[in-house]
Amino acid sequence: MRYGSISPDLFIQNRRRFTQQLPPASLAIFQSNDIMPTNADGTMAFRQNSDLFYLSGVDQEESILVIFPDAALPQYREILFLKETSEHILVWEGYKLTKEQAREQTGVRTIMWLESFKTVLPALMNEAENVYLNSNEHIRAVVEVETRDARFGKWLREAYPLHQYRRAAPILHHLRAIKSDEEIRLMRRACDITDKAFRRLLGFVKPGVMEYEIEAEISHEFLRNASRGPAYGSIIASGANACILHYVSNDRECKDGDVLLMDFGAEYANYAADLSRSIPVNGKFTKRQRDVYEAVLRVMKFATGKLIAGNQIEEYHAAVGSFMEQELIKLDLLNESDVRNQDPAAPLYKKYFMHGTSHYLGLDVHDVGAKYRVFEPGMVYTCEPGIYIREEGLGVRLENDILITNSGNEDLMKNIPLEVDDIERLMQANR
Ligand SMILES: [Mn+2]
Repeated sequence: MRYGSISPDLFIQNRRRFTQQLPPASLAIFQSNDIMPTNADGTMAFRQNSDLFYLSGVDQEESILVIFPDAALPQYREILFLKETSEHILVWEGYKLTKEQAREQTGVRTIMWLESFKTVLPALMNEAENVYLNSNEHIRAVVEVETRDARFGKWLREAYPLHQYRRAAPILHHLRAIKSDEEIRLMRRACDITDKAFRRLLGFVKPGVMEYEIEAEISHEFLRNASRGPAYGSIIASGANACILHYVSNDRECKDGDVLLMDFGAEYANYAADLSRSIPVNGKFTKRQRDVYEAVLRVMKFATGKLIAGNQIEEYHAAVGSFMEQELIKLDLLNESDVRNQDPAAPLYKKYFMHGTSHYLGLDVHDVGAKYRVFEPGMVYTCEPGIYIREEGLGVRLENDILITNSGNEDLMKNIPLEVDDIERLMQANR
């Protein structure tokens, strides 16, 4: 593993919290993700299933976690099945967890090789009434390939059609929305690595550089800081490209006079950071660019103030929308009387600010969690307003990651330069 060790207490507590949500005689089975193929014998980099990682800390393919709190045999209450390692496997594939390492890393006492799963399963199913299976129930997921969880679930329901099958996902969404101290520590690290990359860029961006060169600088800084790379495809969008919300081709030249919108974040120990900054390619904003930037910044500060326990996402978005309306009027983008007479179901500000302000952040960039749940301490939300003016070839988005606390919130990216004067000063100092 590239990242330092994580306290097994995190995973022990996560399993304990999961177990508390189960009715009697419940068996839960979690599968790791597949290694996804590309072409010929090529594969994509392995990415662990976030729920399996959350409950075990195992970052290895072909792993199965079983949670069965009421099992008659104590050694069957938690079992981790792992791909067998040996001297031969070590030589050909490299390091895989030994049983001792797995025990230490996960806090699970019973570690078995994957081979044993098919012989142990009948004994578990014999005692179980409810079987909890996992599935990707993210509100915006569009999944065309069959996951290992789905494949296993199909097979199991055919082999054991008379059990009660239940969804693990709502429980995981509920638990994962609230981050523990150890998770926050890992997320801070992801944010700090992202900070380093941004500061590096302030000395690198100038007229004539290609967007992909900037992308390369980001990946370089991430990798040398023990991140496995960007948590999602970096958006490096100069000039009018900034108005394409999911621009990832990153293949244009940054021109003198353009604003460059960048949305990127480091992965660390499977946790994500999610940052957006918009900087002048030549190191100095024009008056208009600065006015738009300051407007977005005011919206961001207003919105951050509302990311506090007790608020709720719909009301929050409505409040941010009204504040944004006023800023767009001041920028002469909207007309006051048009706004007064607008259809409340289709507010005019959406022409210039067409996405949501906040989403959950954690193991996944658009992390799981019930969308309409009232804000609580321990939740981490992004705060990312933007103004996109296609007719001016100008888009500005600013984004920080905010931890809701007992006494308000904490900006996990408070150290990352944000004010216009700081950005300009740091860009000039470095050229
Ligand atoms: Mn985001």
